Amino acid sequence: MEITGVELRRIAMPLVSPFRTSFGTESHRDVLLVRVVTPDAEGWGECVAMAEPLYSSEYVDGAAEMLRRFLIPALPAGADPQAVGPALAPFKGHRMAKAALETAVLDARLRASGESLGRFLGATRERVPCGVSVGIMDSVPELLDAVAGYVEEGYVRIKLKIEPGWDVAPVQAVRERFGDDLLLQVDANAAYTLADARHLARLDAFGLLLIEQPLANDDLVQHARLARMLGTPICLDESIESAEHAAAAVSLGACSIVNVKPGRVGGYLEARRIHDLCRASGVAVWCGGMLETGIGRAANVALAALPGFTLPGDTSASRRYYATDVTPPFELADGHLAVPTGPGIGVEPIPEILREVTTSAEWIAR
Ligand code: SMG
Ligand code: MG
Repeated sequence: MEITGVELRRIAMPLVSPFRTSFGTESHRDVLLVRVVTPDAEGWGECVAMAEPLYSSEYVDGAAEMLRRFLIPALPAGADPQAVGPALAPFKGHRMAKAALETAVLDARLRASGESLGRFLGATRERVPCGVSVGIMDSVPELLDAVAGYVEEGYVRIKLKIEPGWDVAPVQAVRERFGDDLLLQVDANAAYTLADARHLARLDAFGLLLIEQPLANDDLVQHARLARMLGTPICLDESIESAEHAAAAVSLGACSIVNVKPGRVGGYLEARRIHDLCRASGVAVWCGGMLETGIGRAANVALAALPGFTLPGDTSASRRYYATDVTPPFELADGHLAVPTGPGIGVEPIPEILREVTTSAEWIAR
């Protein structure tokens, strides 16, 4: 199964409402889709890099340039997903770009053999429980309305984005309004320093599942010190870019939970390694999100069905993000999303919708 060529397609996807985090506000997603073509099947991958390098150092124009200039030319001729990572390894970093390409090769290979991604990865569930990530708002009443809407829709866990000045008060208000049974967690996207430890310890009063990435991505030692000062478990997101990072963080005591995002770690094979390692060490993992369209979401839901994913993920329904998704929409049923069962990632873009949202397409022959 030789790779004939790769298409890089950019699509513009307006979000249903702006999503504010400690590093910025997103009102639309500029998404790079990768389509790998072979004589037997095509495969899709979604690059999760954002328009600007604010979440991490990657950004979508940079990912496209990496793919066209270095990564696609370095692909092995045969569409062997296990060979992609080693072939791309000499190029440092750029894990989101690598992940998109590896996923597209993997999807093509699985479609050709008729196996679903969930089955290939080792999924043990047919549906996964879903949480939702709620952005920073202008006021607490506005936040309470947003959370009430999501609780009403059936989300089984709420994650609040926090930053200095928007932390204890919103968490306290949500806890008081929705009660102690609501599964609640927070995500700081690296907005604090160790000097904020005593302030962050005030969150211990609210029975949070976890605090995600309170400190900078390269502050592993500081996270380990913070973990000893907080009752709330620390979960790492931005800090974990590989299975090696996860092993180091766990052995240092920098976190007791890991947010697994395949894009951030270079793909689904590395994401599965992190799952396996954490499971063997008794560390819970859950599947994060990067405002994916149905293409990326389908693959994330398959991953979230592995047995070590014991906490609800940021794998929300399509309508939480997009009025019209590029695939048939993922819909919440009783707080869960169904794991796709078709070959590969199990979904495909709807051609007319894809055409409407496409801003550019580029074919790179092999
Ligand atoms: O896909 O529901 C989603 C977004 C979940 O909060 C989310 N993602 O740090 O975990 C995180 C953020 C990163 C993206 S923010 C634009
Ligand atoms: Mg996060």
